[in-house]
Amino acid sequence: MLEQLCINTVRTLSMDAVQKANSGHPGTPMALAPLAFVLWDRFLRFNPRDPHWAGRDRFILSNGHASMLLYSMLFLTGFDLTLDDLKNFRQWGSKTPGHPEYGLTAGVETTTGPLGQGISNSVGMAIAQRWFAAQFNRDGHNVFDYRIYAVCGDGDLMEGVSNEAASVAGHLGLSNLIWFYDNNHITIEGNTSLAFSDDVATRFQGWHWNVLHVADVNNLEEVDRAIRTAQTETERPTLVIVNSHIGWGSPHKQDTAEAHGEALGVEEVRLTKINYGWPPDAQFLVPEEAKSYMGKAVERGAQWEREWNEKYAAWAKAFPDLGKEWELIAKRELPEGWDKDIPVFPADAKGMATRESNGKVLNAVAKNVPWLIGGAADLAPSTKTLLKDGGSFERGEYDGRNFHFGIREHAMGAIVNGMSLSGIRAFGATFFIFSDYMRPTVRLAALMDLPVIFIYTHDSIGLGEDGPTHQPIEQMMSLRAVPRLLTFRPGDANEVAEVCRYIMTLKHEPALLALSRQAMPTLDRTKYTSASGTAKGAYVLADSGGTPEVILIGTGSELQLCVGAYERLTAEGVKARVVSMPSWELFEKQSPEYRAEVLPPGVHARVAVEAGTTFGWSKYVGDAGEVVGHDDFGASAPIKELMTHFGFTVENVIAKARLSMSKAKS
Ligand SMILES: Cc1ncc(C[n+]2csc(CCOP(=O)(O)OP(=O)(O)O)c2C)c(N)n1
Repeated sequence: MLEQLCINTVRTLSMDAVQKANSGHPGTPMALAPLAFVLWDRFLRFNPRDPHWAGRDRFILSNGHASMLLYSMLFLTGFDLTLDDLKNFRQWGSKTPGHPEYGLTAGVETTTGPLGQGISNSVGMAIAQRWFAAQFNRDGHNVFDYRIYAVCGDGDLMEGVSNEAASVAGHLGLSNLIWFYDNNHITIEGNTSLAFSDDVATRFQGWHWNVLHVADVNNLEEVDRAIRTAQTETERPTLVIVNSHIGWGSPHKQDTAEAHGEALGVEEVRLTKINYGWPPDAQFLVPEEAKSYMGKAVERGAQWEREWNEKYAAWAKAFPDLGKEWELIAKRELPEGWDKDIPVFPADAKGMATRESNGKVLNAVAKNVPWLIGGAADLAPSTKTLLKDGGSFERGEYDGRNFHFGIREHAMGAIVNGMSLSGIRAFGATFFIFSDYMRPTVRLAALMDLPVIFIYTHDSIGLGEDGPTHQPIEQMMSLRAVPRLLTFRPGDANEVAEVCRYIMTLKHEPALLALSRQAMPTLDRTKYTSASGTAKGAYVLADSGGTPEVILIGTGSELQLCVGAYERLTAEGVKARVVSMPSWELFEKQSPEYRAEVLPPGVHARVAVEAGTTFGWSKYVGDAGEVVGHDDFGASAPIKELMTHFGFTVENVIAKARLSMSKAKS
């Protein structure tokens, strides 16, 4: 009876909040309240007063539209969420936004809403737990032993990303991962039979998952049994297929798509409450018995954390070095001397590709930062991201540092986000063109303020023969448009080193590296200015003195064209300046004075050179400016021909410089 009271409290709070906001999704919280209750009441280990407790189990609501389910549970179990917060559901400034947002609401483990992402993040979290356990649990000290639970719906399981992620989880045998699939046969347009006839169980069995069934979510003992069984599994992740009825108890809306995405309506809410045996006109009613029973989570959580802290203390005493490492991880800090092996690259006219220099720098840093780990989507030999002597993270060998994500870019993005949410300094790598395959995850990393490193190589038409399907054009500029994301297109090996030195210290922003396939000169820094200006996003690389007549702005592999043009122009007596601009966003963070120093507002003759779309460059070159870029798709040919054909030559940069100088004059 008490349990039913708690469950109906979750249901009615969800209905009332959606009704008050007149916006939101009531049906799924009403249906899944029993599942959430049993899981949180009997199994989930968490401490509402310390939501970041490292030993906690993770709970992810991947069907984020059902957010009121999570908010009701957080409120009732004593997290930092009040009844007023629930009443402010979906309102400006509230802690209860439409979809759960990481960092905004205590107890929300990841931002969900774009379907498929949450459960895919959960795979990254399960990987992180396994990795921590392999690294840190020693000699019977079992400090890192938590589980990851995720709830998902039809939408999550239809999305491609979750298929990729589930395939990874099954392959790796992540038995610490338990997904609950809300099998309610309803999505927005109506019955799932309109668009979805997969045999989900067979699909997951094919991915080497353990598959369990709950015939009726309202049968609490059946739910309990399924979770107990899932917990005994040691080889495979578990999918629990849970049959439920969306809008359960609503006389006119149960099992209909209307229960999915709109308030039930005042009268229907009343009728449903009558069905639950609830006072029909009471709103946001929290019976004392329910609140006090569910509120016991606070004492339970505190006790768990106390016990865990004892385990932790004994472990940290036995392994002080590991203990220190963990503390750094938890604070997102770096070990002393972490950057001491970052190389300085000698000047070299032939130089090297930035993917190459990045591989060297990454390895130099990884040597001193053991939790800098990641991998590629089957392109490590090309992206040069293999960590030497790092071993592979494989089923049963969970201490490896190189991840083989397979050809699953989208899941790779979601997984590295999940790893980052767990404290790992994670990177994922592929060709730049395939950033399109993982774009939602880059966006979510930025939205969640996660310091993930996205490494993209083969960053322009300069990749050559692979042709237009592989040649990025609009990717760089479109990713510059993602708020909070820091993008970098370094112009030589020493800029790569400086980019790494900078991004490793980030705690809250993802960084994206666009790196070349082809070699580019390593600039002579005794002749040109130091690469340390990279950390300001843009800096004056070369200047002939006095007020420049023209400014040449270059990024990445085209910086060398600016340098070449500068040498010729200055030899002819033109006062020129080269600005290297590896990161727009970092430059924008500098003071107005610094920006005006680098790009004096009075100098209108400007040329930007970047092998990508010209779209957007007018911001820096202005009306009299010119852009050497490319606004159509590329072509399959050797790089030299491509670059000449598309105008990426010193001669063309000089011609554009002259044109801009004359435009600026008139
Ligand atoms: C990637 C993505 N596509 C579309 C949507 C819009 N959307 C939100 S809920 C939903 C239907 C989800 O159905 P289901 O998972 O069965 O949820 P239920 O109706 O059972 O709550 C859709 C299409 C979304 N949130 N994310």
